[in-house]
Amino acid sequence: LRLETFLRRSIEKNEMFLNYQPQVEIDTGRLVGVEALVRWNHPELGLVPPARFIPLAEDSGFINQLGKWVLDEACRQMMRWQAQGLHVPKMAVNLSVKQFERGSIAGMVADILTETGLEPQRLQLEVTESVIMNTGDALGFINDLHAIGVGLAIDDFGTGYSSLAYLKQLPVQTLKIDRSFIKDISTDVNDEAIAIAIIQLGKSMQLSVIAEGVETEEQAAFLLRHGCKLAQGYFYSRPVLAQDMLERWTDPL
Ligand code: G
Ligand code: G
Ligand code: MN
Ligand code: NA
Repeated sequence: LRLETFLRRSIEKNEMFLNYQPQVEIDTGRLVGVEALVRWNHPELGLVPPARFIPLAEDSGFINQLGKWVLDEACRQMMRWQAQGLHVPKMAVNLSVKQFERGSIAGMVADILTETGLEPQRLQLEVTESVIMNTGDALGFINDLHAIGVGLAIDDFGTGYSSLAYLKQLPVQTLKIDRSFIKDISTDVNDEAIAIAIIQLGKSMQLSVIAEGVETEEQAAFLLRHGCKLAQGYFYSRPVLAQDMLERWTDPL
């Protein structure tokens, strides 16, 4: 309960910040985007893990405020990097199922894009399969988002009860292979089969596929061999501060 009280004031007290995890093209190492990951640094509690505060924010409704703050900050950061000489092609932002419960969120997203000046096609919203299956008018809301020009990715793909029939109707561009399938990709035949099936599915539906949680060169090589071109994970970079992105990815003059 105390945590919830603290959480409510976290934004006004400037305790929230974002980390960014690079997404890269496996064969060239080129930066294709980043995923924004929210962090909460409380003066007494220290860094509170998102696995603790996101569920709390979802239960209390604070996720709506937090989600808006994250989106705004992430879009602003794209413009700051641009001004500093770093072009990050895409910003991926996670959306919670709770953010869909109050109706269409496309208006909120459109307002933030207008205010920050970020081009819609440079924003990619990540939703999990549970958002799609558990939201009453998910298809309608996702179509609204598609209509304003933002990209959509299905996060943790393969872990929810995804309906492939549903996938066919959704205007999504990207599937993110959950990191649980990547972990033992070169040793577990089942994980290997699942990863390959997702890559094939993406290919036949003309979706881009990005592997999450890539930690080793072997995993990256396996993915490339099977036609997965994009990856994200500790092998490339942990989630880092905005400043660290500049240091690592800006081309020297
Ligand atoms: O680094 P990691 O511990 O950031 O993230 C843990 C979980 O928190 C992941 O499932 C991730 O999707 C979720 N998460 C991180 N940032 C956000 C965010 O801005 N919004 C939502 N809804 N979830 C987030
Ligand atoms: O649920 P979502 O996919 O949005 O969350 C991403 C989570 O995965 C974050 O907690 C992030 O810190 C974590 N993560 C990112 N790359 C790796 C990785 O290579 N290995 C592991 N174990 N976790 C990772
Ligand atoms: Mn994600
Ligand atoms: Na994931």
